[in-house]
Amino acid sequence: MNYKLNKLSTLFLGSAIAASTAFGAGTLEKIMKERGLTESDVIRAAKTYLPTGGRDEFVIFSSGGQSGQMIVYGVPSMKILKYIAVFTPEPWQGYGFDEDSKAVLRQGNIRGREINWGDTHHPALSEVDGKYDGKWLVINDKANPRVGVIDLGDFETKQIVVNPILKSDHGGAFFTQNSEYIIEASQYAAPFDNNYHPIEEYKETYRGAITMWKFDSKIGRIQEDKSFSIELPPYMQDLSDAGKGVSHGWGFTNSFNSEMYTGGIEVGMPPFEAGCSRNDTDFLHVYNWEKLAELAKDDKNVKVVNGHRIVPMDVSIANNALFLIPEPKSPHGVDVSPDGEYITVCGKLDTHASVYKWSKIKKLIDDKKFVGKDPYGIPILDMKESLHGQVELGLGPLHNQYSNVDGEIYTSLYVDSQIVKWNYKTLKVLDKENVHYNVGHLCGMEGKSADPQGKYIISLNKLAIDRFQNVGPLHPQNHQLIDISGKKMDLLYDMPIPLGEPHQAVAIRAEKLHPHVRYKMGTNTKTGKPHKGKTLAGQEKIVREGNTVTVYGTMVRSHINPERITVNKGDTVIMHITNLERAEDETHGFTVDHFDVHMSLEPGETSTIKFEADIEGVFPYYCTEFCSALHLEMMGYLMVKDPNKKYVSAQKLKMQTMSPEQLKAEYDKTVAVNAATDEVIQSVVKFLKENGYDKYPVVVELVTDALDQYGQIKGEKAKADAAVKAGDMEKAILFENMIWQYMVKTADVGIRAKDLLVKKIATKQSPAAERGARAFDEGGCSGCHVVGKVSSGPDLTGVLQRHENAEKWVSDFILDPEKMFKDPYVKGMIDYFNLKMPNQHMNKEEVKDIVEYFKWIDENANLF
Ligand code: CUK
Ligand code: CUA
Repeated sequence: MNYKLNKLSTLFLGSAIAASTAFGAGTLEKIMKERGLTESDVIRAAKTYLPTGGRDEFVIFSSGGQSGQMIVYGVPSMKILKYIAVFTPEPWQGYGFDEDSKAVLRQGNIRGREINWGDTHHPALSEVDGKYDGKWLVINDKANPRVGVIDLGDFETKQIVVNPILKSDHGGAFFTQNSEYIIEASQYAAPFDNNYHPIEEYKETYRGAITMWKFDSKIGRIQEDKSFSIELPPYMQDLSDAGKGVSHGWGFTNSFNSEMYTGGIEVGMPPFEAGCSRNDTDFLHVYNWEKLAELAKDDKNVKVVNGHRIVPMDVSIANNALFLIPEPKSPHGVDVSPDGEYITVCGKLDTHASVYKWSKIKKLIDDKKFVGKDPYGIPILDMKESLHGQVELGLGPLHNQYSNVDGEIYTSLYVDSQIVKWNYKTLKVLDKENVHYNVGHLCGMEGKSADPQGKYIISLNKLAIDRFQNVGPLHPQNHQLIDISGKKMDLLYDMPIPLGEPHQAVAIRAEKLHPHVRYKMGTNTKTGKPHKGKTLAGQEKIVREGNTVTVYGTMVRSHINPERITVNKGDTVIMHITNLERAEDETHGFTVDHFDVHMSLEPGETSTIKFEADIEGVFPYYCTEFCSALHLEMMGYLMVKDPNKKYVSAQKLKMQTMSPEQLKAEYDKTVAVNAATDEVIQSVVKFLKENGYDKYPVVVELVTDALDQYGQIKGEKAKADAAVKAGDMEKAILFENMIWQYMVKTADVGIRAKDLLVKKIATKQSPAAERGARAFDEGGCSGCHVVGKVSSGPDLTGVLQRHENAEKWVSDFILDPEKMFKDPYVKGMIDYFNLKMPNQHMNKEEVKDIVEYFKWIDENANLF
């Protein structure tokens, strides 16, 4: 075996096995050859591969661009975990299709109009001391200036806030270092009020602004009445960042049209893009939001537009709270270093990154050393005296992220399609890596917090061009994962993003997130409070008031209560449904066909749908999540009658029914099946009790759920027996069937509890036994053998006791079964199962491991 492959097999299989075997390398070598993979490919694969059931180190929240949603995925695996609906209806989660989520979505109405999309750009995670706390996530909508607030307790959008004075935004969302405020800056300057103002009055009546949204990080809501905006010149403010550490209390926002050019291509003026990049420099806005927040509390310091408090420029100037610093033309992005001392600005049309130093800026401000004023009277600081230095990076530098190495910064080069690693203190370029193609933002691991984690950078590329299977002219976006742990960057993985253009993503250590698995019974998840339609088992009802029919219903595996609802055409139908489940991942979906309604009910959740039953007919409603073996049966009928119509009865055509003898036979059969099923349940119960399930809370939860189901049986049995007494065998059969349903549900969860308990109490597998288990599964043995059961092949529990010199016997048989087909024992097996044990081409190492696995099985034989 050559050296390289030996090294690889070490990497994959762990030193224990690599020391001895040709198997790992042989197989790996074969796959590499077949798939044309290089050694680096395989190393990269190993760096990102996440085995089944594994967890990633980081969780990424990416903007979903024009989809108005967010994308959640893991790093390093790049596995997509969830889309979070924010500004756009999302049917799976019922977002915008049930009344409670609609209430959130409709908070985003602007001037009374529904907006059903968003252009999401910049997500931000809540902070404590500049570090992510894993509690809240916010994101801006550039097109319709709004901010959405997501609760990381359940990854749902809880609030949408419309900016009352901006007509577009971009420089948000950014948390200040203790989540006191969320910064949101305008993009395209416009009048604050909602009136028409001629473009000729641009300089007089069009304005930019920074809105400081007050955030209550206890409840995770923006407090609109405690928020305010800072009036700015119409310079087209671009991106922002909050100061931290030494610069805490201050904010930074750049701009790209200090020319205040307004275009006019249609009247023979040069286009907007030419006029707004005429000057060599634009302005970085530096503002003391902490001071302005105090000022804004006093009515005499603010003007109020559309009910929103704005601090006018002259007030900010008079209070030494607003300054400008020239920055290279058409900048994009401003990023404050983890300690708050260095502020890096890159210019799209400049090849440099400019690093400003906070202590220099602060000194100029304190000394009132200004080089002039802009047309609005805002003091301007000298650029050179504010700068720490500039570095030539390449074409089209845009956005920055930090790593855990002091002074290390990563910058995207849009035009060059590269990532540059450099040092913002020494101003030295260290490394470059090609990306594919045209990168916008970068996402470092907590890379914009006060505590960057290093390890990886994700390049959020605008174009994918030739990277993926062609899916038509609209290509996916390309997120590329780069390993930054070494001296040189190493591109590991391409992930197509099929959902809009994600401008920015933020990453957090996975262990900082603690989402819950169920809600308190009857919760309105959007408010976190008990839902007004909360309904417990047995409380289900249908209430009619005039033309309104209100249903209080429940769902639990596997039925919906009620199962029939009849209303008159023209009625308003309101359905409150509660998911009574407590088991993890037992979500039920709910829809009524034809009425454009849907809700996703997670365990414990109550939600509401509402519609006009304005068409006559019969409309099935059903559960839309495959929630149990009897999911398809989880349905009911909404029947809408026209009150002005006479319906002819179809009674005469009634179907022939069964004879009393047939009914009795069916009844007996059903009762017998139930008795047999109950035996299985009792054996599981016995197992659970004997093995002390009550010591394991997760198992107890499942058992409680199973017993809930089982507890229903008594009532059903009484009804069945009453029906037998009354001579109604048909009804008796139905109730007996219901008993069986409860038994199946009990067994379903009960067996899950048993499997879980087995995992908890079985002896620990040795590494060899673990490898053997894997070889057993992956080598195909489990296709015929089920441990603890006779299946298509014999039960292997105790196989090492069944033969003399058994370890050798079993090993020989696996290695070359055919040789032993004549052995009388084997022959007997072949006859019994009508199957010959195939040669799975295991090697000796694997067989040795499998024997160890069998020993482990025998050790735990009582559990199978
Ligand atoms: S922006 Cu899109 S790449 Cu909106 Cu932050 Cu720079
Ligand atoms: Cu509930 Cu399917």
